[in-house]
Amino acid sequence: FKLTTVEEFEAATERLLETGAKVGADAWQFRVKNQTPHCKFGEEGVCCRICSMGPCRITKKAPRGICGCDVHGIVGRNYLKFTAGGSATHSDHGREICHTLYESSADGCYQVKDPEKLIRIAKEWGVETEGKDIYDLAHEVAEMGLWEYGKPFGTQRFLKRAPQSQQELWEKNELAPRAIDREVSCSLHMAHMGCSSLPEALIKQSIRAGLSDGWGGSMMGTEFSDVLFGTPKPIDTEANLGVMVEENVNIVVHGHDPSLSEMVCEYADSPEMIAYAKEMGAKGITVSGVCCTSNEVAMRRGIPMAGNFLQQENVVLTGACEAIVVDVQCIFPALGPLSKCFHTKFITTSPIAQMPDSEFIRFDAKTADEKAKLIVKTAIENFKNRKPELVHIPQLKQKATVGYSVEAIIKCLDGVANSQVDEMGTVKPLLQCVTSGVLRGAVAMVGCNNPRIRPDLAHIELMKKLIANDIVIIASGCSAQAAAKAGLMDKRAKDICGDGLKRVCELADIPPVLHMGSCVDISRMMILASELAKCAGTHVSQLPVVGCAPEWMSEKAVSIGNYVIGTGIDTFLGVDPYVSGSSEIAEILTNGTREWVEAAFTVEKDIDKLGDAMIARIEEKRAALGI
Ligand code: NFS
Ligand code: SF4
Repeated sequence: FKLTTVEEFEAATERLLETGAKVGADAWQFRVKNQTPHCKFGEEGVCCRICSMGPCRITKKAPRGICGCDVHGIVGRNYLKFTAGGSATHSDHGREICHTLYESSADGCYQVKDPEKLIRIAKEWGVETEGKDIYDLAHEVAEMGLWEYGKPFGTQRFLKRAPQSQQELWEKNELAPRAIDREVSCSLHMAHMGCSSLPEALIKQSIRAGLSDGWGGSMMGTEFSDVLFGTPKPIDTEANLGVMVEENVNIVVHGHDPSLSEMVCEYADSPEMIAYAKEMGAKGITVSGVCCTSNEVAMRRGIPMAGNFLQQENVVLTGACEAIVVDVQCIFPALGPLSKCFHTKFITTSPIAQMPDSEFIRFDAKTADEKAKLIVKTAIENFKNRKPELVHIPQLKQKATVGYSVEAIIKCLDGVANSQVDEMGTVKPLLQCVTSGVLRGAVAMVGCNNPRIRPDLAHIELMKKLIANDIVIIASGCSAQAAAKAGLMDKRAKDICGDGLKRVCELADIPPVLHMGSCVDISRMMILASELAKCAGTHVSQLPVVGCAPEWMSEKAVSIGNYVIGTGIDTFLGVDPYVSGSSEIAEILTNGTREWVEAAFTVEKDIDKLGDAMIARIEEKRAALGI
């Protein structure tokens, strides 16, 4: 067993770019060159264009905008708007899932696959469940979920899942998120011309908007996806471009909302469609995924992961992709023109993400079955249009075991429990591993790729370093896919861990890097951390647990960062969130927020130092607890 290196990923990409050159295809690698150097004002966050007296750029010579706003107000407002964009996006995804749940029925397109979880949530929300039809209950809970977006009074229902101490901090500092849409609107209101320019106020609202995502929209997205499609449990799959099969019709699902990808997978697997593919000259159908939708279907169905964010163009460059089917978020508009260079059909499905040069097949909960069928058929019928001379699938892939929801982690960790002292079926055995020092702590590795960082390198190198130091990794999003491509989610990766983590991997039969899902599933990590803190009788901030997004790029990632520190977990970033232009904003984000939520950001572009800083923080927390 050998890990795949980033050099091997890059060699595969080089070979694909040669194909691209033959057909005149563009690629991000070239566009980055055209965009470099980036605008300094933008990078530092000091450009304001929220009113038409501007744009105003802050320099030594011009320390204030025309309205008189200083650099701290401008940087802070930009940061808040960035966060609001992310919170809106994750939360709107959650809202779509609520609507899908609302549409579920015994004989419709979507069913309830995990009724137990639905009943659990219903009880948590104070809904009478006795003797109720499961679909009546689903509709009632879905509607309550939808009210979380616009209710006039009160705060998010799921906040009660956090430890008491964190809830008190939120209350005391006015950080407890109210209706989700209200937090997004309020953020935009505060960042309007002539509203807030006080750094503390802007960052506090950023945290509140972030929390409305993590403990509101994202958490509903995760929980109701589990209700509809099943709560993930450990399952074997594979990752990297080598999962595409040359003889088969290749359908790639890309985006975020499992309502689409689940249906596509369902139909692609039907005897009718497989027979049709054979009729059209293929051996069968392979569905693989890119970005978070890939994580969703990998976690629940073992559908292989073709790649992560900066690999999305590579999928088309194989010349073997019949259709790339997308819903929302993280989709390169480049896929349109790129697909035109090949036979690939670029199929958009959501009114939220409409793009030129795509075929739009509008997808919705009511007609999901016929639309999914149409999509699969379109791909099959496109198989004959392949240009064989352009087909090249890099033979790189690794095995991965994925599907570690909180429920699954608890179950696996029963394997290490000492039945005399530990309560099985709780986080106690996991906590025991940490307090005894067998595990030094945990790092939540999340987020994207970003051409500013050599793709995947930071994720992979950091994970290798951490697991060698007996720190278990929970991963999600494109970070998780980097791990899977490298082989770090293969159970055999235990051999490159420290002795303690290796022992835990053996006893619990888990890989050292646990795939917890997509980016909305970072809400799972918040629940896990909360459960650990409750079990330990500590604040979340006292646990030897940190978050890390070394290659992040999206607004969503900043929203996540805000709710992770907002939950009391120190967060380490490898890319600066456009705040270096303001000493005050930078100081609040890296230190000042501790006063409100007991956690803050660290930004460090040197990956090795970033890893050392995380290990040092984990050891500090251990020392403070006396463990
Ligand atoms: Ni997260 Fe998922 Fe990937 Fe980044 Fe995009 S796919 S929601 S934002 S790029 S990890
Ligand atoms: Fe300039 Fe103020 Fe308008 Fe921003 S709000 S563009 S700083 S005048």
